[in-house]
Amino acid sequence: MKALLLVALAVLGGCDGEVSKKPAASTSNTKRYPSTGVTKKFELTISAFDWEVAPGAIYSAVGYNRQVPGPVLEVDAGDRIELTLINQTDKPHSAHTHIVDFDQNSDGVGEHAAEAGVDSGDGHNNHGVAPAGGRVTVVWNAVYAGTFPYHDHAGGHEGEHEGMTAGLVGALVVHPPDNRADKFNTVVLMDMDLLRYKSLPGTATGDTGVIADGEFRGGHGYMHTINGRAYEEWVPVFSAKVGQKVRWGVVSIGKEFHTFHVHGHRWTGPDGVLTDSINLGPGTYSTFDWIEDNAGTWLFHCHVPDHMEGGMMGHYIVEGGAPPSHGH
Ligand SMILES: [Cu+2]
Repeated sequence: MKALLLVALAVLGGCDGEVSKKPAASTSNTKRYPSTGVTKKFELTISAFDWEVAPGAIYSAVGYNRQVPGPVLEVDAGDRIELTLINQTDKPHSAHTHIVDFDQNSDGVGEHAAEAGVDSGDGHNNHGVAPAGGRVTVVWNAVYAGTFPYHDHAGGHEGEHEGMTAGLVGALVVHPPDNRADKFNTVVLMDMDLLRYKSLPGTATGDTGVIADGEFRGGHGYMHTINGRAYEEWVPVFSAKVGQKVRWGVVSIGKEFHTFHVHGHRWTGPDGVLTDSINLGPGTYSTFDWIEDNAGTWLFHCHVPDHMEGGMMGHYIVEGGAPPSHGH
């Protein structure tokens, strides 16, 4: 059965350049795509707001477009991206990303909080950092397909960590135009900061000692999130139908290492070995797919026990007829 599945995946992945030599369905590859001639423009507003991680779990966030994580930025490989950041906070912030081509003026890095985003006066755009109350436009060329993080990288030693922990994170999805999926599930794994919670259900809050209504979720409660939400009741549900090519782009951003696991499914890792659970450290990412063949309601979650208990789990619902015969 496994051999048959591998053959099927290899045939379907056959147009994907170097990947076709492996029995792999991974779209993380080294194929460099030519320019599509298309420029996609995005605008992200950076502001402070309350984010509801779960009912009653209110996080004091700084994020892109008032959501945690920020919106998924979707382009095709070969597209040019023009991203404008409008910073409504009183600190410099940016959007730094991975794997795409960019020059130093679009890196999104500021050395010191006091200097980041200050106009250097030499015609450069502050290394892509939006100053407090200001804006900046960065240019990225998405020459490789995959799923990559974008995140704040401004402010030097104090600011970089703070911005990402506050919620200035998101995913950039670069679709391979010659190997599209029927469904794409974007997953952002993020660790939260206990001190940024204004309230937590069923636990003492802040200095007041007030006990909030709600369900106590254990020592790691609400500390580990998927797409900005905690626990399978509140993490957005993914869905697919039997027969579809389902692709997942998983980004890990935060302080912890996570083991992303999907029940009832398997895929081929970059090493050519079947897996259903992958290690992702801070700032790492993976894109993989399969042909859906297993109807049901499935859990996906981080396999670290404290992180599951902390909220890092969700549901994947597959509709469709009887699972196809595997020849046994
Ligand atoms: Cu984890």
